[in-house]
Amino acid sequence: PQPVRLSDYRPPDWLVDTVDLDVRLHPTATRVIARLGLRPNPEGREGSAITLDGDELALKAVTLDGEPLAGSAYVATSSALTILAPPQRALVLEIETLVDPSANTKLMGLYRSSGTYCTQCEAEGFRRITYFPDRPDVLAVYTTRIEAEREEAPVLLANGNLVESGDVEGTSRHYAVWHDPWPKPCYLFALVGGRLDRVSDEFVTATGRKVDLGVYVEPGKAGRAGYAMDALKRSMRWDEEAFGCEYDLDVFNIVAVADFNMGAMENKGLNVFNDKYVLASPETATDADYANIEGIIAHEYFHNWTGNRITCRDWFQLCLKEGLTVFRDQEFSADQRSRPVKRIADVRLLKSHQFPEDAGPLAHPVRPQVYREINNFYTATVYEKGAEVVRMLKTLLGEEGFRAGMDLYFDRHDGDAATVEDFLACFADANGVDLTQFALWYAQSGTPKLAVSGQWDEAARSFRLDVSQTLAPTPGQSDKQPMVIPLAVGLVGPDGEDLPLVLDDGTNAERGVLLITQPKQSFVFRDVAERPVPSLNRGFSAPVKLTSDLSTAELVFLARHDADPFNRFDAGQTIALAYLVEATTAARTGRALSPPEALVEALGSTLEDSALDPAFIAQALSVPSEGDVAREIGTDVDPDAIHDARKALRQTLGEALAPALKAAYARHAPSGAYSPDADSAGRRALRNASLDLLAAGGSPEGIARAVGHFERADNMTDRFFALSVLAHSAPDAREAALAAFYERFRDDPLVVDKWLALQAQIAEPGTLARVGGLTTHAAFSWSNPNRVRALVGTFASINQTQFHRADGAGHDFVADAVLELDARNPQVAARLLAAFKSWRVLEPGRRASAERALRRVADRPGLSPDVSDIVSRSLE
Ligand code: DPP
Ligand code: ZN
Repeated sequence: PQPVRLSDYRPPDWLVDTVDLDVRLHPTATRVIARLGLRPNPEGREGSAITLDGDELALKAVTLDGEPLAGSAYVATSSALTILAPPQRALVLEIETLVDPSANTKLMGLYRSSGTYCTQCEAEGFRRITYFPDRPDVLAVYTTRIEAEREEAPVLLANGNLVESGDVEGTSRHYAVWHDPWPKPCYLFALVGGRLDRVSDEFVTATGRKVDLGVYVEPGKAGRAGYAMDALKRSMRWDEEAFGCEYDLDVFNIVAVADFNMGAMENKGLNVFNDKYVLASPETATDADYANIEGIIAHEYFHNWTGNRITCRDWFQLCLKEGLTVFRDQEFSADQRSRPVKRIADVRLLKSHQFPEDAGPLAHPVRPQVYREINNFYTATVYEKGAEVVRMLKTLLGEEGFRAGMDLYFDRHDGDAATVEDFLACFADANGVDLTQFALWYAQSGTPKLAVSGQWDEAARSFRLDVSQTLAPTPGQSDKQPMVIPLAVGLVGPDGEDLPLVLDDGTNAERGVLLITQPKQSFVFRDVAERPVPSLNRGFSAPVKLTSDLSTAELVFLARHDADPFNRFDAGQTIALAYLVEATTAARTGRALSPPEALVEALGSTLEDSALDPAFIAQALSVPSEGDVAREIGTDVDPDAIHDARKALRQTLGEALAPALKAAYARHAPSGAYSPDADSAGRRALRNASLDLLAAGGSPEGIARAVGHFERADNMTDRFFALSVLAHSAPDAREAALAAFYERFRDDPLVVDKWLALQAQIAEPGTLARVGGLTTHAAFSWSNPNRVRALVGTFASINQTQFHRADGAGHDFVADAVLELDARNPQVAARLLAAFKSWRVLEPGRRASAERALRRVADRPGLSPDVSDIVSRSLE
């Protein structure tokens, strides 16, 4: 496909005011009659044809204002329907098409999941239901009539409010008519038909309107939908309180389906979810699952305002709704749980997923300038870095300034298809500031590097910070401009208390934030009587890679005393990362290594600090991942050496901290029935982190503890955690535990996914054969995205030593899986292929094998645009 460029944007030539759909569901021949109320766009080109997008549609009939169109009056191809020389006035076009939902393995458009009819239209799936101007700046009011066999689909849902339903007389069929009064782009269209159970509740909005809430699940699973419903109600209340956003229809429905490409979809009034992010019970879901459900339910609900009421002008503006909505869901979860622990988790995710993207061949700006396949831009950069950019706005403008900008955005752009410029203008106007340079965060890709050094002048009683920023070239961007970086800092005195931040001109650093705008800057603080330790980028105020001249002793000091919990955590991680880099070199060269005394000291005091939240301590105990270490090393990476270094470090920590870990394990024993709340989850996290480190060396005592933990567990969090410990650290106990787990949960696909994912992570040469074998297991299916992601996706993205096997067999396996999947589901295939994104940092042998595998994919004729785009960018 031809590249699409932001600079080529033109308004649509024709607008659609109304869409009346009549959808007669049938497993292989669903008939769709679309009546479109069209009119020429005064801002479009005069006299133009009507061009509608289509994909895999069988066209049956076209009428214009009720008259059948002559064959010479239109051209229908596989990708478009063009009405030639239409009258240049308002008109009604009626199009009849046939689609085959059962043959739809791409899971875009109308498809079936376990017999349920459902739709997915973002980004460009509506064109697989009917011919339409499939672009987000065409907003219409939809009325949807759905008809189906009563037996097959007793539940019929679409966007908006239900206006009519009944039987089709003299037949076994019935129908429902839904009307959505809010104009929306077609990517937010949805319908569902199936045999589903419903959990019902209601919500009364701030102004007293009653909303019927429904969560629909596969029959028999209603008992697992309660947490999702509870999260929905909390989200609705929070959005009123935090942003003044009230719900705007009489009905809000969520449907959980088993086959879904994404996590969930924010269709107006009818969210469709991957069931993984709806279904939860203590026996089947972990604490992490509960937290994900809460966050994703909130995310999709929050789209009602940031995405739906205000949508995107074009797909280049995807971050306008996604980055902003991720920021909003992060804030919601922070308010519902522990704010520091949530921040730590979010930054860990950013660093593990977005930083490598930004450092490799798939790097792109938060707002891309060009794409060949938009589905490949639902990325960590658009989502997670996009959220960081919004967070920086808040840091720069303060709580009130940020809220004023958001209020203006809702006010000014309600009903619009907006742009990033529109969004930024609201913050600039509401605060009287210039955000021109800040806007570079949307345009320049790559992670800025910030180097900071400090100098205390005892005689002058002052402290100087020298800061320099650089941004390396990224694909398509060789020259970079300096960024605006809000750097939150503190100066920690010898007693652990923060010193006042008075700059040499007598002003205070506002809210502790230094504004970095130039390649090099210095800041001098006065009245600094004792040598302080600077705490830099507090709360991870900017998504940058920071290096400093802090000594290990100073980092240990921060790990003990920093008033900023994020930096307290980060100081420990920095010590661990530096040690792991050194240990990796030692492992490759056979050099001796001194023990990790500083880290033991820092973690020891964290473990013993009873004022700390257990969830925080658990995060501190979790050393950087193999991927983190690979990224830090950055070149000539040997995954085996990293694995060995990390394994040895974990064993050492387990031994050195054993008394404190055993005490933590005992102290956090469960005190009652399982509850998913943050405090209880935090206690379990610390107990399990202790169990893990104590077993890391494979000692009989550590393994016995894990076996007991596994056998006595009364909830999935503990059971699965103990199973992971056994799988990684106890080869002898592993198989029996895996078999017992499978027997117990074999009928529950979401739990079986955990079992598949765990086996895919084992860092041993036998894993590739195991994973290959599991692809033929009865529990596995290439057509279900969750199964594929659990087994093959986890192998490629987490298992660094086996995916990057020295003999290249791991690369070959994943390349074959991509090719196998591509014919069936290009989106899932492309996502899997993106696991190669850091291939260039590998040592020469592995780099060559990754390149061979990528070239083999590239050479396959007939690749989807999705896979073709990823593979060509990866090799560029
Ligand atoms: N459903 C995806 C999300 O909410 C895309 N909109 O992020
Ligand atoms: Zn979203």
